[in-house]
Amino acid sequence: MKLILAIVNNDDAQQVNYDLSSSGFFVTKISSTGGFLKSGNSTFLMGVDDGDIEKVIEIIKRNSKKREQNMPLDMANRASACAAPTLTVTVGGATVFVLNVEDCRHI
Ligand code: 2BA
Repeated sequence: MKLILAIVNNDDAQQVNYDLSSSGFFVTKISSTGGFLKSGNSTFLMGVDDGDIEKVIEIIKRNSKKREQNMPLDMANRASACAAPTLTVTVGGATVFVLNVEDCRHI
């Protein structure tokens, strides 16, 4: 078994959640915040049998879009952010970590 930890854009999270759940996977969704943009995203935790890893990644991939997002270059001076020059970053699709699981018990 593996633990999949997937960071997904909030705009994609509902569809990712729906597709994973309706495909029979157990999912925990945590509200999280990106350290760079400081905006909300969603982190999915899933205990998955080894043989299902690619299926789960495929579901996340097909629902996770790339987006351009602007951020003020001077993040320390947010009060003047409107007038400040901006940096455009490409966010997503999704960032997926696959971790080995030593043990998993429903008790
Ligand atoms: P954020 O940290 O808010 O990052 C949003 C986007 O900003 C990133 O998109 C990337 O394009 C850019 N970015 C992040 N850190 C940067 C840096 N130090 N310098 C320049 N550009 C930077 P994604 O790579 O698609 O990441 C989306 C979100 O996924 C991240 O939000 C973060 O919450 C998470 N994430 C991505 N890689 C991660 C990692 N290695 N470890 C933990 N979380 C990660």
